[in-house]
Amino acid sequence: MVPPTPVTDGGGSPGGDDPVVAAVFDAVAATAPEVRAALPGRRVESGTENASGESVLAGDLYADELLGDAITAIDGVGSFVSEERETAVDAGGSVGGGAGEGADGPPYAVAIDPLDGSSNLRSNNAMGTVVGVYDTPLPATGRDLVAAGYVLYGPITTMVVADEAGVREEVIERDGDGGVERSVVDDDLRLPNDPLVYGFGGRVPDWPDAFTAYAREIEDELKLRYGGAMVGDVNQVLTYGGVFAYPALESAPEGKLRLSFEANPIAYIVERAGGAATDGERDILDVEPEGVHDRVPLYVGTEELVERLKAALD
Ligand code: AHM
Ligand code: MG
Repeated sequence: MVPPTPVTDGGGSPGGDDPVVAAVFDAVAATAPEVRAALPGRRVESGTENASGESVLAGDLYADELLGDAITAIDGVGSFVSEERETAVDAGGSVGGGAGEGADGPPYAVAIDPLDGSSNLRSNNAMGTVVGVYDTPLPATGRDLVAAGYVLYGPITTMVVADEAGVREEVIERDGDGGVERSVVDDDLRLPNDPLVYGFGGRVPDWPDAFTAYAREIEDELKLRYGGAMVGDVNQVLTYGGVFAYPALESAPEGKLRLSFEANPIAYIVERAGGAATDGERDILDVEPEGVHDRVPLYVGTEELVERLKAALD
């Protein structure tokens, strides 16, 4: 495995003054070009299934190993949990950094979806990596997040990170010395006021009637942008305003997306950017998980559109 390259030009790190959070996103930024470079030869199935019963691609496994190695090596990370791993990895975490507890606080738990939307690997469409930094071991609610972010492998590799201070977007590129250069392109990312796009997952006949009725209204108002990778679809909502959903389905009332690795980090980011996120009843961040691989319906975006959705499902 290729070791992660060092970040040579950070332009400041997300995570405010928290060194553990900053180190996590340094590691994520440093590994992003390695993940991207490794994808061409890893578009095939690995022959295994993950804890959610989905077939795992070679790219999923590679990203999981690379990120797992980099994140568990960080002082202050106590456990590492991945969509691709059945159980949490004990990362030691000798130096703490729990919210408000200073350097002697409890170690953090980092949860990742190493390659979100990896079914797009075959068709060469956008994918991402999702990261949540919790200040307590999982399972935990999204209220225990201290920071969250994602990498988007689009035509450009970008990283969006949210913490108490707000949301920022960086472009990540290899520099000439084999390191990684990070350029902040927006240090206060906010959802636009006038929504433009929507993207809803699942098959229409599988949607509950109340959601179908809501979707019909939205179709008349916004432009459809659905790419099959939550990170890419949510990034469009953050850029243009709008709403993304992977709804409860008739055949799967809990929907498809995982609370700890996907819904919570995305909800945290979108709420910090001025939007809202719900499972249809509650704020996503208040959903109490039973296990780390729990699924949850996710409706996220511009506040007014999410409020209308909640009213429609009521
Ligand atoms: P993954 O993390 O295993 O790739 O699955 C999650 C992805 C999301 O990125 C996306 O929103 C959804 O699955 C797409 O599902 P579908 O193929 O049903 O549209
Ligand atoms: Mg995913």
